[in-house]
Amino acid sequence: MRTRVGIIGAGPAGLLLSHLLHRAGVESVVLESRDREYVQNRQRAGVVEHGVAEVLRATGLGGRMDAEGFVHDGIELRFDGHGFRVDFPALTGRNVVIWPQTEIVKDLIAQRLADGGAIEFGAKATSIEGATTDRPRVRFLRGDTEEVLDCDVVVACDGFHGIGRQALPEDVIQTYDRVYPFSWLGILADVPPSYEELIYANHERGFALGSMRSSEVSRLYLQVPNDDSADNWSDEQIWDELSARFALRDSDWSLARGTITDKSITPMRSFVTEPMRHGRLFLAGDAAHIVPPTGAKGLNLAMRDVTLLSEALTAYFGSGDETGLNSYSADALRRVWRAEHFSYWMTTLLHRAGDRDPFDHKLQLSHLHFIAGSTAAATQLAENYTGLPSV
Ligand code: RFL
Ligand code: PHB
Repeated sequence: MRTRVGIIGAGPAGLLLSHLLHRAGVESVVLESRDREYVQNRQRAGVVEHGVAEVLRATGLGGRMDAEGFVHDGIELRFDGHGFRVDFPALTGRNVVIWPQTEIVKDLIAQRLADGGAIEFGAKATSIEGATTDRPRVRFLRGDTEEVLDCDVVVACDGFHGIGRQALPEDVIQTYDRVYPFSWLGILADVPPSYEELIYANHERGFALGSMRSSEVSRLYLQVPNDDSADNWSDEQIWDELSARFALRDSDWSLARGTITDKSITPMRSFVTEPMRHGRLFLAGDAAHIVPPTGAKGLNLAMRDVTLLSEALTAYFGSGDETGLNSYSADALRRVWRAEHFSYWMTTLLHRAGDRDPFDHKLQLSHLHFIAGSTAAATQLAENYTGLPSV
C-alpha cells in the first residue's frame, strides 16, 4: 500500500488529521490496531475547548455537537462547604462545549468513511522505518499477515502506549515525566446530572468532579489512592463518598443517585516528549504528551496538534513549503507546556496530597479563596480552561 501521509492510530488526533488533510486534498491512510466498535466506545474525555469546537464546526463536524452537546459558560469550584462559579464569557468572552470524545470519534469515523477515506481497522503498526529518508514506511500486522504502508510522511497518533514515540532515537529524544500519588475512580450513571455545570470539589477527603455525558447520564470522579481498585467500592460507598465531598453548608442541594453502569480507575500523569518530529516522522496527541485530566486538556491538545500539523502538511504538499513542518514541534510544544502547567496546577490545587499535610490544604484553600475574590485570579483559570487562542 502507498499513500502520502501514513497515520498510525484512529483516536481523535489521527481521525481529525485524516479529515483535515482530506479537505485540503491530501491523501492519507489510517492504521488502527483495534476494531471500530472498540474505538467508538472507549470512555474518555468530555470537554471541548472553544477553539477546538470552532475547528469542528468549520470543517462540517459541528452539527451533532451543536444539537446534542451542552454549551457551558462556567464551572463551579466547591471548597470549604461553599460553591464559587467561574464565569467564562464574562472573564474571557469564550465558553466550552460538553461533548463526549466517544461522539467526536463516531462522527469522525462516519465522515471519513462517507468521504471514501481509508481507515484500516485491525491493522497494528509494528515498526516505522526510514524516518530520515524521503520514503518512510510503516510495517503492520493484519491478523498474522505483515503488510507495508509506504508514505511520504508518517504521523504517529498512536497514543501513550503506541510505537511512534519509540521510533525516535534515544540521542534525539528528551522526555519529562511526573507521576501523581493518586488516581481517579470514574463512574457513568443513569441519572440526570444534579448540576448544570461541572463541579470541581476540593475536600479534606480528596478531590471530586461532577461531569455529564447527556441530560440522562452523569459522569463523576473521585480521587482514590494509586493502589485502589474499582472492585473495592460498592455503588453505595461511591455515592456516599461523592455526596460527602460535594456537600454544601447552608444549602439543601443534594446529589441525585442512579444505577452505575461503568466503573474504572485512571492513573494521573504528566509527560512530554521533545521534539515532536524526527525527519519525516511526526508525533501528535497522547503519543507525544499526557496531562492529568483535571484541566480537561488531553483531547483538546491532541486536536490542536493535528490542526497545526495539517496546515503544515497542506503547505508542504501544495507548494513544497517546509516552513510549517520545520516549526511544528516548537510551536506545538509551546502550547503543550502551557497545558502541562495548567493541568498540573489544577491538579495540585484540588487534590489531597498523599501525606495529607494540613499546611498544603490551607494553601490550597487560600488560593481558592483568592480565585473567588480576585477577577485577575479567576481570569487566569478561565483563560486556560477555555483554551488560550494565542499560545
Ligand atoms: P488515543 O485516543 O489514545 O488514540 C490512539 C489510537 O492509536 C491506536 N494504536 C495503534 N494503532 C495501530 N498500531 C499501533 N501500534 C497502535 N497503538 C495504538 C489506539 O488503539 C488508539 O485508537 O490518542 P489521541 O488520538 O492522541 O487522543 C488523545 C485523547 O484520547 C486523550 O488525550 C484523552 O482522552 C485523555 N483522557 C482524558 N482527557 C480529558 O481531557 N478528560 C478526561 O476525562 C480524560 N479521560 C483520558 C481519560 C485518557 C485515558 N487513557 C488514555 C487511558 C481517560 C483515560 C482512561
Ligand atoms: C469528563 O467529563 O470526563 C471530564 C470533564 C472534565 C475534566 C475531566 C473529565 O476535567
